[in-house]
Amino acid sequence: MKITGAEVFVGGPGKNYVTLKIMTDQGIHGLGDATLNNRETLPAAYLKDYLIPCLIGMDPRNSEDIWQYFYLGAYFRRGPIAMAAFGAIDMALWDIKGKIANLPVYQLLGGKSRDGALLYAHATGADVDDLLESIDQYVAQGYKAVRVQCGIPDMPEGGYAIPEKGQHNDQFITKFTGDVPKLEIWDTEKYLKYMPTVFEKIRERFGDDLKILHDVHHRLLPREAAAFGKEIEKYNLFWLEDPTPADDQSALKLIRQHTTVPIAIGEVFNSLWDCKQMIENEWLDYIRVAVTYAGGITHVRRIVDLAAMHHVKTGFHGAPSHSPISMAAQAHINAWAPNFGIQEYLVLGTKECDALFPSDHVCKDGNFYVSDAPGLGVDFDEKEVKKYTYERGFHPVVRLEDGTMWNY
Ligand code: CS2
Ligand code: MG
Repeated sequence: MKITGAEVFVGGPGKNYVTLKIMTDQGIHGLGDATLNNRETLPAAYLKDYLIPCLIGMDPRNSEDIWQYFYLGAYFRRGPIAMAAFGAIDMALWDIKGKIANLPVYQLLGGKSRDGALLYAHATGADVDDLLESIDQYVAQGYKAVRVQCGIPDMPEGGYAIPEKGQHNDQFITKFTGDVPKLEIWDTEKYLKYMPTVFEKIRERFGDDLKILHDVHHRLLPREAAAFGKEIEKYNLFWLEDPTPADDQSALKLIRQHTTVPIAIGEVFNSLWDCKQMIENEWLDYIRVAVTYAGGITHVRRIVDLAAMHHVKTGFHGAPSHSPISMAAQAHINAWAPNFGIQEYLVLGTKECDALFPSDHVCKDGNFYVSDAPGLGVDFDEKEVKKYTYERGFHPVVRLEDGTMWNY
């Protein structure tokens, strides 16, 4: 069996999804997702200019060897761009493997360990009333776990990824931001003072059973995060995400010494080597990598196995930048992984997205039910993708009130 060609498509409803299609001489094709949020053209170019020419003529069944060929063959290896490109190829090869075997990918990994995989949704409010309304809406849809982000009074732009007042329903799509990044202002003191009062109100309104997650988005210093974790232990969070900048993992050590709040980290990591130190030291509880920019199923499976040896569960990244293809790849791992924890979920469910990526995967009552279709179980409508053109977007940049640059 041979690979005869591969094509990269960039486009989607409100997102520049980067979709890879690999064709074979037996009429079977595979799909992969290389969407690197707000840098989408880069993995697309890496695929087109460097990887696809090498793929032609390879046997698609040898997914492990192909992965090693690209990884070991790239002298300047790792990093999100390369790993997203390798990840897309790897997903497409597992898709092909499943189609050859006529089995869903989770069967190739070891079968199902559970039926539904627990999801968490994003509830975000310009202020606490907005946030409570947003949580209400997800609870009514059956979600058992919700990430909560709230505007901080007197903080321009309110903190991290905060919508305009009353716009909390519009969270599926991240808006393109134009020619230059938007500026956000951050104030740690105001955040640390206000956020515990938000958790208090959520517990008052929704009781003890709702699983509450919160993303600090790399904004605190280690000592601040340690004190914050200790202070909010009484609200029994499901996790506290990215408390400190990801660059220095040893910062987690101080947090661990002072609080038992569960820590989730890893959405910006893209290799086993990025994760090794913190997993082996048991400085975290949930590993947040994504199949997209952590090298696909082949590589993420290794991270999951290492995590399992150290009591670390999975909590894969699932921001709206992941197309339904990588969400499906993660859903197959989630169905299998003995150390599955939770899955972030924001993609499926819009008419336009379903038209571009038809599938039988089901999200119901806050759980993801993986499809039994062979391979990854997602199709791609090439006519539909022509409706969309690439639009440049940026993540915001953050400054402190005195103008000092800070972490987004
Ligand atoms: C966030 C992301 O989903 C999350 O937990 O941290 O939304 C993140 O800001 C984006 O994925 C960046 O592209
Ligand atoms: Mg995050």
